[in-house]
Amino acid sequence: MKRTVNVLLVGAACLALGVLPSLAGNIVGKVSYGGTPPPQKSITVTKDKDICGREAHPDESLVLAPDKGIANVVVYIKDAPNAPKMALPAANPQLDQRSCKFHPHVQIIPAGGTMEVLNNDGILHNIHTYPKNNTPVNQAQPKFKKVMPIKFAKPDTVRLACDVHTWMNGWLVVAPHAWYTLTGPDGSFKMDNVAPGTYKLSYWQETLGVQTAQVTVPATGDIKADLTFAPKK
Ligand SMILES: [Cu+2]
Repeated sequence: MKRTVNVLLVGAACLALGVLPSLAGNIVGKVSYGGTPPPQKSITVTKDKDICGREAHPDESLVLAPDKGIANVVVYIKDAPNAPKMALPAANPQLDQRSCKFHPHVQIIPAGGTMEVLNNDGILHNIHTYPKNNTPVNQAQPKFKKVMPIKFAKPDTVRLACDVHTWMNGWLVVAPHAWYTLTGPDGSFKMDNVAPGTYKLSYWQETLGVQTAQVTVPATGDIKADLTFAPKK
């Protein structure tokens, strides 16, 4: 009884101060490839070889660690009406075009954010975006134009290409809220500050599609979620 009163008092105090007790857990885990991985592909450079390189580029559309962890997987909670907005970063996220590759190959920005497309190659590139919900951009970026900002107002998954160098490819995920994260080179990820509850955790990879797993986030601390892309049949 005494405990209940205390809880009520704390609750009342929080309401009086206009703050909610912050309860949030973290989802930590790793995304792995199930089954035998395909051989690593490479991309032949066909023009501007002085800048783009004479060697073949590694195909970044599926990058696996030696233990089959998958890089560049977007892990997110799709149905999250209570999720906070992803904060706009102090500096605009950048997409660098270097040696005729997009760096980074996949990135997440908040809806309403602006991505700065950089041209550090000193040659002509032509950024071409393939959005579903935002306005497409198809714009030449001559060598003297070092920075080209593109705003993404709405949540989206956007394929990025260059019309000058047809092998250049990348992806931008425009997140509607904060519960989005990206796997590192070893396939590991961490999603911080998720409100406690049971959710469908989605994970998306550009060649493997999207899969889901159920996860129950505790009020504090970490919950482990090791995710696997089942091999295609
Ligand atoms: Cu290009």
